[in-house]
Amino acid sequence: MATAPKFYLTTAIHYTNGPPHIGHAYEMVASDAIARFKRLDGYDVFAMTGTDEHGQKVQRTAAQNGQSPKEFVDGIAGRFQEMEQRLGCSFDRFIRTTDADHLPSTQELWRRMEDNGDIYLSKYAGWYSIRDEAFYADEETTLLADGTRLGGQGTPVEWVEEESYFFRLKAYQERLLKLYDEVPDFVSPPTRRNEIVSFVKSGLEDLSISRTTFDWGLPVPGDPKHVMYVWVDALNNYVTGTGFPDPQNPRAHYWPADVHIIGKDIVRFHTVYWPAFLMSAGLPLPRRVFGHGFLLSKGEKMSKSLGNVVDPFGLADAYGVDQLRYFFLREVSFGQDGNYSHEAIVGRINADLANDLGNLAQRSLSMIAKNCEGRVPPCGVLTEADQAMLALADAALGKAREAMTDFALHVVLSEIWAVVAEANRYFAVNEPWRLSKTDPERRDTVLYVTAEVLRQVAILVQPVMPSSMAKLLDLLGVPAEKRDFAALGEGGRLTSGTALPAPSGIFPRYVEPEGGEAA
Ligand code: ME8
Repeated sequence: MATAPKFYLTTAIHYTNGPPHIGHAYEMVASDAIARFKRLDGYDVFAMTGTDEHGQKVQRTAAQNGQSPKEFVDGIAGRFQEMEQRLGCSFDRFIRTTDADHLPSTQELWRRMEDNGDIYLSKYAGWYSIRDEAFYADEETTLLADGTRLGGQGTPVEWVEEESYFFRLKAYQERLLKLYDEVPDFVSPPTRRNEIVSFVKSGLEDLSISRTTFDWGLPVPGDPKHVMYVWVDALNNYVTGTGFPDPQNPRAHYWPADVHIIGKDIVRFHTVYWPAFLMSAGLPLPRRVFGHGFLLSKGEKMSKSLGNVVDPFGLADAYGVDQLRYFFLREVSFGQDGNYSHEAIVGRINADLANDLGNLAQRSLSMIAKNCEGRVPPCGVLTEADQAMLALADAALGKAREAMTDFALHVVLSEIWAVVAEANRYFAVNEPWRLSKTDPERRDTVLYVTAEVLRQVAILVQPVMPSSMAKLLDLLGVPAEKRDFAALGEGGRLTSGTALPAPSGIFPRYVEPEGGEAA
């Protein structure tokens, strides 16, 4: 048997200076859906998420909370792990940058960059944003009338002057430009690529990669009064996850990553610094970096100061986990910004889930229970319309795969919902409820075709709504070993006569609770 192709996907690792918010939930869910899609499509998948626990920002927040950094991050990392569970995610590892294997791995990366002549000791004097954990050149900052100075992303910067190790980033400018040229989708989607190409063309400076004025970080090998710049530490989590530097590690074959899924604000770190570090250390580069958009609350960026941070646990409780996952991935074009609002999510739940898919399943399965002794009905002679309906369902996998080459989850869902819409039309036009007296054989065929379309829809939607689709597949009598993409199409058709459980609803309508909005 041929070995399955591997697929290594990572999310960004989340800062542990505060509890998880809806943006983190969005990234996790999208990444989980991609990982599930690839697993169902036969890939040997390794998917990783985790937490970024070192650095000045975390150290300061811990101190403000009167806790040691480790105590503080243990609490927050636990909350991220709970969120991963709560949102039905299926990551293979939750990595923490305080995990024991991360220190030797990152020190080895450092040593290799040093051995390659790319690290030197000097002095840093410049602007630093603790919120972004990023250095800014003078011209990237703006001075406000009240005397505050802001960095490129609009966060306050402080003047830092200290001894620091530097990485010879400037020396990598041409190699990076060559990379973007030779692998045009290395930075995806294309708008992000254009920003990065012009940033690198405008000229790179060497990068300060160690700090001495605080100690919550990984010590620099041979000079422990320095801790590594938190981005060197954080980016290397992706390599640590594959057991680096041990080539015998059972996960070693997963490197390089097939995709890093990250938000648009940290594309520069992943597509400029990270490939330069890897080139320097002589390690293969990730295949692709995908910068998704931001989830905004009614058009505004969520932030603690605006007081509009939406709690993902509250959303999952109010709407249901699968409903939330569907909303994130259907409503927002993956790669662009999207809006969250109560009205929008209720609209999706009631229209797409309760009406389009839920009702069709409920109506057809109830008719089967009532008229076909609760068994998958026999399939008689297929008319042209039946064949066209089945052909449309059979073609959905190809369209979904095509959309997934660009991780266009919203397109995957809209292609599948086009099949659902057609199945609703087919059901309405063929009126199986009228055929019981006149032509029960034809009724059974219409119900068979409808159930078979539902089977394929349910298999394809599993990456996005795993638990509801498991329930639908149970109702359709589909055995566990016939739920992956290999079972799609003609080869996996429902078997007439299979006994089915009593039907029950999958997607209840959302009804406003007494007293108004739920979340
Ligand atoms: O940046 N909508 O961590 P982080 C969508 N530790 N995505 C959002 C978002 C929003 N409103 N807000 C944040 C870090 N994100 C670093 C990463 S990786 C080696 C180190 C995304 O907790 C953000 O873009 O600030 C990032 O991809 C992820 O959430 C974690 O953000």
